Amino acid sequence: MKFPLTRDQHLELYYYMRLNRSLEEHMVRLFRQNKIVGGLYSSLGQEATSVGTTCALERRDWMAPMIRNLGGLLVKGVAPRAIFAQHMARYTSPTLGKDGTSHFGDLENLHIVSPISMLGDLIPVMAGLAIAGRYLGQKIVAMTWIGDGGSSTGAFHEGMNFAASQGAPLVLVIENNQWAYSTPVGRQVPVKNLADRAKAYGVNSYIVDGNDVVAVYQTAKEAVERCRAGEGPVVIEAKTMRMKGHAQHDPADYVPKEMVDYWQALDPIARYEKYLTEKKLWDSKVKADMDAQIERLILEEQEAAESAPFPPPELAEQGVYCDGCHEIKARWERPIKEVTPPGASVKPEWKVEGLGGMDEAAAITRLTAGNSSGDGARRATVKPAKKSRPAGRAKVPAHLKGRR
Ligand SMILES: Cc1ncc(C[n+]2csc(CCOP(=O)(O)OP(=O)(O)O)c2C)c(N)n1
Ligand SMILES: [Mg+2]
Repeated sequence: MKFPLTRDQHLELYYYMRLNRSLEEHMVRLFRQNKIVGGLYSSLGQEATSVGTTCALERRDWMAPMIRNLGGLLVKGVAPRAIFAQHMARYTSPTLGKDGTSHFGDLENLHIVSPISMLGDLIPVMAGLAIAGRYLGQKIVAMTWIGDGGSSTGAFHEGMNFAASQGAPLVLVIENNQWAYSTPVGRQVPVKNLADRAKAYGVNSYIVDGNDVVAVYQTAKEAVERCRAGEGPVVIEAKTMRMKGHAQHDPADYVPKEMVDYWQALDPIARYEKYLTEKKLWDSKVKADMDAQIERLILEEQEAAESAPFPPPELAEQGVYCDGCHEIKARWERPIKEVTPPGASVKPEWKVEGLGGMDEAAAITRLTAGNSSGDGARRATVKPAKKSRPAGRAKVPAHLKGRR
């Protein structure tokens, strides 16, 4: 194991996966009692992906979850009562009862960017956040998730290209859960491994068994460390399975039974329980105590959320537009001089690498033959133009001069 886990860390992985599952089981019951007002999505079977990836982040790092990442929110420090209250639109929830599902974050303390419904759009946002962190000298890593379906959006590809060309410390986890609504992945993506999409952008990538929490953690930890070391973005494809329908309304009867059976046998929690037992990291008493502790906590948290009030009606018209309620100010963690040009590692002048043609190698040999430094033809120094043309006016080529 490249990043050895202590016994406590092993148990922590179990704790969060079980907490994730238990929380969702309770929310399904609340949904059926009509107490959940928004959409309720399930991460059943995907707990190892969500928990294992987020456990690789440090406190200072940032995450932007998607609908199947409640486990990640718990790991980052969101209290179950906040998640219950959010889904029941209570006044005590992070959005004060204005949203009935998972659109909330915590920019101040937990470093969570709120998810948005437009699939893929968090990728350029988190690439920008990662670059901003570097600019401010914060040494942070940003992580976000996308589904197999969402990996076909334009925003995914724009975001990847942007992150790659800027060397952004961004970990993008593709949760390949085999389905996007009722479309199987094979009918909307012409490659077997979604991680291959990273190659088009020169981005490092991994494929991991998304139902093996230790493997997921190890992979994510390596990706996070590589990002922090300045190697640029990393893509992780976690192969897993959406064990329920898209949301509560969907019985998913289009999923072949043998597929469900196959993945049921790979259930991430059952597998991990077996692993902990075989490695003698716990015994039945430790497991029973942990399960009981989780159940108690979940019941208390649910009770706290259920007994909270709904928001007052007048709140509906408040907080729609920012009226000076919060100040947006960058937090510099190193002296500004050190992280901005000319002191920064990113120089305001750069070299053009290569010539770009099909016969580049031969051309370089030809051009450098008479050049004593051997460097002049291969690398041209590009400096910002001394005097720029007025915006909107293209430079007129010599042979066209006088014709316009
Ligand atoms: C840009 C965009 N297109 C379509 C949708 C509608 N939509 C919401 S979820 C979903 C399926 C997503 O599938 P996938 O990305 O595989 O994630 P999963 O639900 O399997 O976790 C679609 C099409 C959307 N929210 N955003
Ligand atoms: Mg999917």
